[in-house]
Amino acid sequence: AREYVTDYCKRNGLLTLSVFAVVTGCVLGFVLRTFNLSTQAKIYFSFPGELLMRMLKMLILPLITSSLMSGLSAMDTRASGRLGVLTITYYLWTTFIAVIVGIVLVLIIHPGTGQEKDGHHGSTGHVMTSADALLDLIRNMIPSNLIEATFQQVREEIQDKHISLTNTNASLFFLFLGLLLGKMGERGLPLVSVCQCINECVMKIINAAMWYFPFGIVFLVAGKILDMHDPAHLGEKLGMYFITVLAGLFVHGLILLPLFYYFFTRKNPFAYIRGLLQALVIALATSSSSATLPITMKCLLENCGVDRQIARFVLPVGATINMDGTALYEAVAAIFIAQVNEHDLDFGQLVTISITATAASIGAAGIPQAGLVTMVIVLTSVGLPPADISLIVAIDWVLDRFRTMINVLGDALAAGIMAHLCKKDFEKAAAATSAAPSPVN
Ligand code: DAS
Repeated sequence: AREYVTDYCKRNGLLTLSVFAVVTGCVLGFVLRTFNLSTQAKIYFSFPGELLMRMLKMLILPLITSSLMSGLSAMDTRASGRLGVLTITYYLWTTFIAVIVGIVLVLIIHPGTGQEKDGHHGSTGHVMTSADALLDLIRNMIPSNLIEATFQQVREEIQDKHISLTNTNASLFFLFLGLLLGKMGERGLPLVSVCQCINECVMKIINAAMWYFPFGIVFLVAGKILDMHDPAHLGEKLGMYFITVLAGLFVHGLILLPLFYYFFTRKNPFAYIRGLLQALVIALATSSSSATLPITMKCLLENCGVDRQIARFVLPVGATINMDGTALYEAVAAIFIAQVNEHDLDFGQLVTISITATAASIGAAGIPQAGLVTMVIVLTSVGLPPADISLIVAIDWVLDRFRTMINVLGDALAAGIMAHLCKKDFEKAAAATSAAPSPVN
């Protein structure tokens, strides 16, 4: 109990500090605007915020590689190949659909400008055609030099029409490596153990870095307000952005996902979701899919009647790579930031956002505000300044709770669907095991 209380205070102490930091940053930003600081002074002032951004970028690659490798390699695909293929395919499609829902809503509501913008504004000085953006992204998914792609810094500017998305490139390779590692069984255990240790260390580093966040947030927010030409309307735009994300999460989580569940199982999805309420409340309270995992597992086994073998297979992988709420949120946030910067995105860049938001959510870990860390990849992919996450950091800790809830809901509904689709496979396997002649002692 003491450990839980300590952890609760730590987590909520950090939350209170972050809220306080955002308010302080806003006040400081508006006060400093009256002093008309020089550019050099603004650079010095924004330095602590720049350190926060560099921490986020530093953590992306280890976070993506270790969470993919440790999560997927734990999946023993030899025992249930069909379940593995169905699960991964379902996860990828529902995540991509969540991104499309988010993009459609943010383009309709237009929270970043309040009205439809016509013509090209705020170009990055380098107009990229749709084909360029799409070809670029696919080209970068298959890096010619993996070492360079893995360890090279994410370059923020667009060079020779090539957007360097090193972190996303690397995650594709590590996704396949993790799956193959799972197929190796005992031979792969040493590397699996290394990946799990690295993942554990990365989480500890993130938890430690989180304590710097409030300090960095003060200067990141204040620096952004100093730079903005129209900060007064930011509150109004943030309100519309908040509504857009919640609307997207509602449409995807409480309309589309239940529809998919009914389509595959012909059962009442809301009766199933009622069995998950305890897990959804914990997700809302903790902002962590991983922390909620034991409760989700308990709800599935005790309230929803999902086969244990299926649940133990589908849930851990889902908590690692299936984050519909995060993917939707990252797509909406990127387009919102583009709108605030009056930077019109063409079709190719929207396609880039849809793919990088899907990839970035796969790499995000099931811990608080992981989506904020991997958001940098999405912003970089369309030439937006990653430091502009300062525009949304003020309300990220609230939206994180709701997107975590949808992440958990997506995993749990997928388990119900897979239990229905693969039930016969496991019954056959169980029958084959019981029919096999008992070994002669
Ligand atoms: N908090 C993350 C989770 O646990 C989601 C996110 O940060 O986007 O799912």
